[in-house]
Amino acid sequence: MTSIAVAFEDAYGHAPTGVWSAPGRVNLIGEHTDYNHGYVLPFAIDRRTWAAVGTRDDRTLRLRSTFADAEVTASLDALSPEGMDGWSAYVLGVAWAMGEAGIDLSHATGLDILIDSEVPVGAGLSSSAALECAVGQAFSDLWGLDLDALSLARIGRVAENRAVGAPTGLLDQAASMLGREDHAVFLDCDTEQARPVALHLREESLQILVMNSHVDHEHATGGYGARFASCERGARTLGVTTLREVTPEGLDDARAQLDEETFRRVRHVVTENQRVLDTVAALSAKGPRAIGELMNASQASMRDDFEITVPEIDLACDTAVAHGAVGARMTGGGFGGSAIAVVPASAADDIAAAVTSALALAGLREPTIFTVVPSQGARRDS
Ligand code: GAF
Repeated sequence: MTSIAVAFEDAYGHAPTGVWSAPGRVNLIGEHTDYNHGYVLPFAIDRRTWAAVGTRDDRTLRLRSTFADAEVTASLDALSPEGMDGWSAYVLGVAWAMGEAGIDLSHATGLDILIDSEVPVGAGLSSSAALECAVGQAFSDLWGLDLDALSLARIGRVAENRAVGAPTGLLDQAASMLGREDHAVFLDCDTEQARPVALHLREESLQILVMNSHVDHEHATGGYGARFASCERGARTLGVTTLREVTPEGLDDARAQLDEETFRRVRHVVTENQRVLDTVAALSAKGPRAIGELMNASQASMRDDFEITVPEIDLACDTAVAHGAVGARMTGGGFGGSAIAVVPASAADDIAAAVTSALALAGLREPTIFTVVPSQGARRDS
């Protein structure tokens, strides 16, 4: 029996019906493009969240986790986003969002749920999507709903938007549901069509370093929402439904119609969409060593135009590139969290050491640096 199944039995006094898991994600490129109906290229990482779940014969959801003491209970007949908070909002939000999507849960049984996770919280690696997708897959299987991966990703997003209150896009949940070993997920957030893109990291002796700045970010408040609002304002002023409709060639016209700050926000989204397309093309034509300049340009755009990076992230990226990384950029929503660097495997330790000492010399917070491997999305483990 897996250790979470043992912990479940200790907690609830009976064995779980099964164990499900879903991964966190790293976004290779395409930041703040998802809610603008643009393109993203994330991959699922080898750090997962597990849900051990057992059925009950009533309509109660009982939730426990290995990281919080309190038990949370809720009735399937009285789920409402208003009453949800803390980590359990992601779980209850998924059940509620299934009902919102028109799925008939009148025959769904209650569940005992135990959550465990190795996705660091607040690191910009989508611990929240990992949780939503792990329980979403479990609910779908146990309630006989047979929902496909993209439908579960959409449900996770609705949970995040409405139960948690963060105006996020589909990026994180799509990566957590659709991830494949050695592949990134290319998602068109307008058509919601997705396809795997081979990364060929191992063949090229490359690794991906995550550099966690330990500067906390929070998507339900603050800067993320402000950037979302800037993009909406930009689109409204330009007379388009979404910024997806603005092309790089259209930026000169846009500049004439927008205030200076909104223009820079729009320019980030428009150029970032193009960089995602160029990255997908470069990966297939030339392989991962060809994407460094695109990653570095993305980092500069997030720093200067979208203004969502912090000094720890900027210095980590610059140092990694100066010491031989193919490319480096912040990943995720920003205002802290993590950066990634594509590095030659033989230089990974030296680059990590150089980043750590550069940040120490600058008097900045000590990062945690580790490698991640593109991995499989949500699944039933046992
Ligand atoms: C966060 C959000 F959850 C995503 O939807 C996406 O907008 C990302 O920030 C920025 O690209 O991870």
